[in-house]
Amino acid sequence: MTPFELVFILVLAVGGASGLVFIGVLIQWSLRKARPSRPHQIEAADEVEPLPPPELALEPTSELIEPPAAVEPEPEPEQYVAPPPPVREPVRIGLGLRKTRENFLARIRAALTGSAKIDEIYEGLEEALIAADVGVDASMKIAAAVRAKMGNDNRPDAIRAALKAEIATIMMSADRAPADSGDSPLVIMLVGVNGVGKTTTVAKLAARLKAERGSVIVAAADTFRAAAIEQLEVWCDRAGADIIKQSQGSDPAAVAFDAVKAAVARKTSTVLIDTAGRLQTEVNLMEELKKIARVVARELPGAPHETWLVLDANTGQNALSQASIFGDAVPLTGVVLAKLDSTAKGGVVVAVADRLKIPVRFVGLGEALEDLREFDAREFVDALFASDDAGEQSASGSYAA
Ligand SMILES: Nc1nc2c(ncn2[C@@H]2O[C@H](COP(=O)(O)OP(=O)(O)OP(=O)(O)O)[C@@H](O)[C@H]2O)c(=O)[nH]1
Ligand SMILES: [Mg+2]
Repeated sequence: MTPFELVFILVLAVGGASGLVFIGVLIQWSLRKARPSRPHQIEAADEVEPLPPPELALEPTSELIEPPAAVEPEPEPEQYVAPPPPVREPVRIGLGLRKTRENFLARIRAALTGSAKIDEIYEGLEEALIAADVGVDASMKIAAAVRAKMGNDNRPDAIRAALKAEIATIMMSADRAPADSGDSPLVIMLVGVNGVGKTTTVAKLAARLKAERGSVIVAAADTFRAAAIEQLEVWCDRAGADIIKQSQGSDPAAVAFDAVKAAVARKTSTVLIDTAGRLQTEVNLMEELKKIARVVARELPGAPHETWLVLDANTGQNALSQASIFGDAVPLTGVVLAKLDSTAKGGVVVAVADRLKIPVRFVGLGEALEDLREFDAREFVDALFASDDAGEQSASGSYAA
């Protein structure tokens, strides 16, 4: 083979090889072109990644929002309906007036049977009434009225019946129809010295009035302590009521104002205003309460429709001085007697009715949400005398044991 031929063969081989390489490249290129979408999507996905996120971010968010929106409102209506409404029926058998009644009736019995002498009988009655915290004035008045009615009749049963009737008359005399707010929200403000049970009563009322009248807004107008607002939030949660609050130290009147405004806008049935309860001797508290009432009335004329003084039934006669101090600041339209379950001094209710001529609206019979009972003067008197009255059915399931 000549050198010329060798060169020719080499050129052919190189040309063939590069032709093969070229064909290979061509095949690869055409294969890539044949499935363009995947590489493109991958690249596009990488490049467009900043774009999808807004879309993706929107979708999951709306999903995240929607389910709660779809889920939350649903349980809520259930919460409106499902829990058994706070009851009018017996709160708790065995509580209520048991302690007061045992104390009171034992003394009445001793007075009526201890002596046949009229003077001694009525002295004993007075003492029994005073011991039950009916108050000296009211006790003397009641004993004198019974004595005037009975004259020389010293039969224990007759005197006892006359005593019961006299107490019932006093209790009824303070009775008054509750306020009617018409189409507007009924605004109830609760006042009282610290620790008497205002916040607990607001919660109990919220649960009860929600079941009876519909939606409730609670105004956390005790801005004195942060803990008070938190306490109320927990209660409102349990009671299924809305709460309007501001931070600690804010103006209580502004909170009450906001609550009433919201209630008018939302057509809420009831507004309950929880207030601070520092000592009643603090002038500022009284000024604060006046301001709340004033500001609320500006937003809704006629409000607060009810202002209830919460009294601790253990307080005894001090309740009367609390009532007169609070009554000087804001017109009181009712009393809630809390903690009646834990006292033998439930007779203070009689003193309140006699002296203040304002009705007892509710009594607190324990610390739970349902431990609130609408006060019924007749039922109360029946319960007070219950253990001696075999036929007093009405007392058995309520205030009585
Ligand atoms: N046994 C009993 N305890 C009650 C009743 N009502 C309230 N209490 C208790 O009394 C204590 C004080 O109740 P609160 O509702 O915080 O009283 P408050 O008037 O709001 O107190 P301040 O906000 O500090 O003025 C709590 O321990 C309640 O559980 C009741 O009817 N019976
Ligand atoms: Mg409170």
